Amino acid sequence: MPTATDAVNHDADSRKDGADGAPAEILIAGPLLPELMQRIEAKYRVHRWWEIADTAAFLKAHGASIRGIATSGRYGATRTMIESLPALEAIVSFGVGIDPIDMEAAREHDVVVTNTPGVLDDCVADTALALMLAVSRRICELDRFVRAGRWRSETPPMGRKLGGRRCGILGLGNIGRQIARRAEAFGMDIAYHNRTPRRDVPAHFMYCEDIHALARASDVMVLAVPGGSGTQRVVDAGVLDALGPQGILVNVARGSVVDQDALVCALREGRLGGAGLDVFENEPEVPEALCAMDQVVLSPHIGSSTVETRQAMADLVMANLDGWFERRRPLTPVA
Ligand code: NAP
Ligand code: 8YV
Repeated sequence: MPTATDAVNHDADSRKDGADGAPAEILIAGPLLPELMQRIEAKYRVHRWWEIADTAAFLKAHGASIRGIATSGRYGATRTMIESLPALEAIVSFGVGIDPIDMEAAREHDVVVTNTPGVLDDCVADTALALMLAVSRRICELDRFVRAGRWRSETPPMGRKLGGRRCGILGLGNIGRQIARRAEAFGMDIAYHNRTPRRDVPAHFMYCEDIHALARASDVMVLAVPGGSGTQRVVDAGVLDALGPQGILVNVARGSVVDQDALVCALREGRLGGAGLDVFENEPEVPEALCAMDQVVLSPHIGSSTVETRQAMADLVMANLDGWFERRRPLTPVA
């Protein structure tokens, strides 16, 4: 276990050396997959940011020699952190969403940023469909119904069929397209909104000019856009009203995309039919009001969380780290 300011010791043969022959020093921004941290520690000199008690003293002692940050969509990398590390060359992120990484600061300081696109699309899309089905068919509510012994004396409430309804996707990118494939397999029609209509999707996909039009056209609206300032609370009370009392909102994007208070209000007042939520405004905090609602299904930001996908993400993080420090060629840099 590393001490507050000590780097982890390693086998010198396996280190990725800098110009002075020393292994590159990497700051891990927060606890990542244990197996991934072990792999990074086996090759680089590692500091664990969250275990450092006196960060000012740490930065004074080590700030000038840290060349990489390993982080995730949860911990990101702030301008302050980037600017505290004058030797910083690369930020490698575990996950695809880069909203908590200050990209402007990274660009200004010539720091390359990598993420893990592509390898998690299937699992996040599966999660979206799981939430969609769970809400529409009332799976969690009915699970509670059976466990409470209510089946003996009551008629189970009916769900609603997905087939024949329209799935509106906000953000038809890598993940959004996999959601569309799956929704079509369930007999749903597809509508979407991106800032730019896609030319490489089937002609029968309906393009909507804005989010309100998408919500009006959708029975189930799935959010798969990046977080950040461009999408901050774009799903507001007006959008939820356009989705309507039979409508279902599924969010596998970021909590910041939705006005969470407006969502609670719309659900409470029956202006929105239901919601399947994998992400929240202030994770891991989830409003009590949402937890108490039968028409809501909640998951703890597990969109990509399968053994297989997390392994693929870890492999890509290592490939990016080694790609940069061995060849100055990261595999999946953010454009
Ligand atoms: P992607 O391939 O870049 O797709 C994003 C799509 O969103 C693009 O089609 C883009 O099209 C559209 N878009 C971007 N800004 C928009 C805006 N302001 N309004 C409307 N559309 C906009 O990204 P991805 O790999 O599919 O990932 C999407 C997001 O999913 C990530 O950024 C992350 O936040 C989230 N995610 C969540 C989990 C989870 O565990 N729940 C896991 C992975 C990813 P245009 O550029 O044409 O607008
Ligand atoms: C990860 C994610 O769980 O890729 C993303 O953007 O949100 C998820 O795959 C997250 O990055 C890890 O904290």
